[in-house]
Amino acid sequence: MQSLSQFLASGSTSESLQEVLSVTTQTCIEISNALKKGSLAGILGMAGNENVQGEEQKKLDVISNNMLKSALLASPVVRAIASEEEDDIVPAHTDGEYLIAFDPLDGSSNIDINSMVGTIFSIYHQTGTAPATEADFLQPGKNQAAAGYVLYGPSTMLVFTTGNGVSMFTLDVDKGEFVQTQPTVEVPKDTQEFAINMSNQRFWAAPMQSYVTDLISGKEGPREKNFNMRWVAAMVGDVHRILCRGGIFIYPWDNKDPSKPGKLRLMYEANPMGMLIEQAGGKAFTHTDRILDIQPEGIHQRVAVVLGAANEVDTCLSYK
Ligand code: FBP
Repeated sequence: MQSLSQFLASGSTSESLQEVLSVTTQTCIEISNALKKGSLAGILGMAGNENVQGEEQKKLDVISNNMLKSALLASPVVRAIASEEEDDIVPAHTDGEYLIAFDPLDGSSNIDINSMVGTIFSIYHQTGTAPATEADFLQPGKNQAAAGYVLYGPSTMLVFTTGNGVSMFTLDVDKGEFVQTQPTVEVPKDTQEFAINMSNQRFWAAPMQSYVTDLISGKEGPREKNFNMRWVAAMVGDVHRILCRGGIFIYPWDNKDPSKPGKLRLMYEANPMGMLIEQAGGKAFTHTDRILDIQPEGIHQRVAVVLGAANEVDTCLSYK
């Protein structure tokens, strides 16, 4: 089984992209080690501030953000970063080649219950002669040079793509390096497993209500088959399950705050997960558009998300 550095060196990945991926994943190994200490290191609980999304920050949101920020800003190939925990983009090296948008700790509501969380990253190749601006980041997800996540679960796993399929790596804690444990990943076209936060059902639009009602009506209903439900409350955990055994994940629009098109963020949640799912043969849409085609308007823009098994996504979107 090859290590991450051997895998990257053996393929067509440029040296500078290898550098960005190794700085990002090396820092995630440090985050994994910190997480394992938990309350022994006094890192659980609230940080006492709010981020630009108006969400209360957990201490580990801030700690993981600072670890990634300082490591990436120190790398000469990095042009700028954008993070869920940073109000604005942070320029790095004007002669750098890569822009990185990341969610330092996805699923942060799971931290204090010792459940699955993860780091999600999205990388664009972009050069310029002036310091980077937010406008440089506002490009469709289909332009991503690489995307992935590190899942902090029973084992720590790295899953990423550079546009040539998806690979999975497991952290060898003794060696402190990621080792490839699954060279290819394919999401089955059909599924009998869905993930959605059912407690929001009464706030969904009618088509989504009908779609989910038909799922839970099982084989006695119009879908003529039974569906199982799972909800990790961390997108990284739900998407990982889909990459492992299939399924559909939905975070739809709801009228709790009708002005918001969805809860999840385009740049560092929907785009990177959309690229992974498509590279594994699945589909990733809002209620109307292919996520990777969306022209972003802002780095913290929110979207509705319907992703996973290609035929099931089509079925979900066919409800009008
Ligand atoms: P953050 O934790 O990074 O803010 O991400 C949002 C998120 O936790 C997703 O990972 C997850 O899918 C969703 O929110 C869970 O939402 P809910 O609280 O409605 O279950």
